[in-house]
Amino acid sequence: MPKYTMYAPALPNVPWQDKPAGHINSPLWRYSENPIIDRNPLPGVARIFNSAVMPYEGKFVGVFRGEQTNGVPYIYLGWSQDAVHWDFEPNKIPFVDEDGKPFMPIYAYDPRLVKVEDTYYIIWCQDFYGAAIGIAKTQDFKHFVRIENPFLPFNRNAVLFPRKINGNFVLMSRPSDSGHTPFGDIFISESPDMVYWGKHRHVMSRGNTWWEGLKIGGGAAPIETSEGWLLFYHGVTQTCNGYVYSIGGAILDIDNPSIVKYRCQNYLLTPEVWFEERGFVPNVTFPCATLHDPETGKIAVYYGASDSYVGLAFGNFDEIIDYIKDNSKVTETDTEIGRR
Ligand code: BMA
Repeated sequence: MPKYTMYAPALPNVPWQDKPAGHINSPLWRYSENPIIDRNPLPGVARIFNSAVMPYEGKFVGVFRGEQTNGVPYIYLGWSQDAVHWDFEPNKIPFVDEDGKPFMPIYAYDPRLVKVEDTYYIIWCQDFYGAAIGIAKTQDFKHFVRIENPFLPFNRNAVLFPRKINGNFVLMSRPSDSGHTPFGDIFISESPDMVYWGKHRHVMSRGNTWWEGLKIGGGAAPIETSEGWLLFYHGVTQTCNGYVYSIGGAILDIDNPSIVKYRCQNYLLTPEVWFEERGFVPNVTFPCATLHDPETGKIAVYYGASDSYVGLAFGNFDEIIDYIKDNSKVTETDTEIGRR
């Protein structure tokens, strides 16, 4: 029986491998067959990474960042029976506007996929006269309607909470620049209708500890738990040889998620194996989704690796929560309501 409670639908077929003997220094361990998606996964697409998956009708569906052979990123749909082996649709997701007319972004990357009530939302980064956030909705993974861009440029790493809080949708984001942003904190905003956004609040600052000293950004959709919202996010440090992206963990207040209750001062995963250290952009682990089962406490984290591959890591819910709590270090900017 798990010690803490996770509020999510049961997922008995979550992908899983037991913790290897001798594993230390992190509550997450890697899947032995990583990476789960290799280079050149489909015609015209050179690399798939930074992608999000969900259970759907007994199988799994995912939105995948596909770097085309012309270098331009786009979002592709994929299907899987086991959440490890994926079949991709050959064409880009065909977005239309509210009137049903084609409405394709110029480029699209780092998609997240979150179900709120009976609708699935895809959230990504795109051009809106600069780097900005795009959103589309679907109920059947056949029709994808792009809705109004939630925010002005420049912003990235938008992640929707999986249920309304105090009656409103809540979207996490990371205001940025249009390049390789050398700064960035996590904020949240609320909306009654996914069109008008406000009540902007600061959640977490960069720089708590060295591995996340430069910038941070939301990762997987937060998981509702008895301790608060469990968030896997990315933290970046700047070295003499470029940026290094690690995976961090925090727990946010359930009713006021701009308040950080616990924040792990150690990374949960950092580039250590060849496909994380070697690729188009070396030293990147970039979480975008989890699959999780409340009955067994199994959590699978999907992360992009070195802007070239998708990796899978596993962890026990209780152990992850305990690790975050035991190693928590929060500052004033974490624990305040985030309204100045
Ligand atoms: C960020 C985003 C991510 C990427 C990372 C490392 O700014 O563009 O898509 O994984 O850089 O290159």
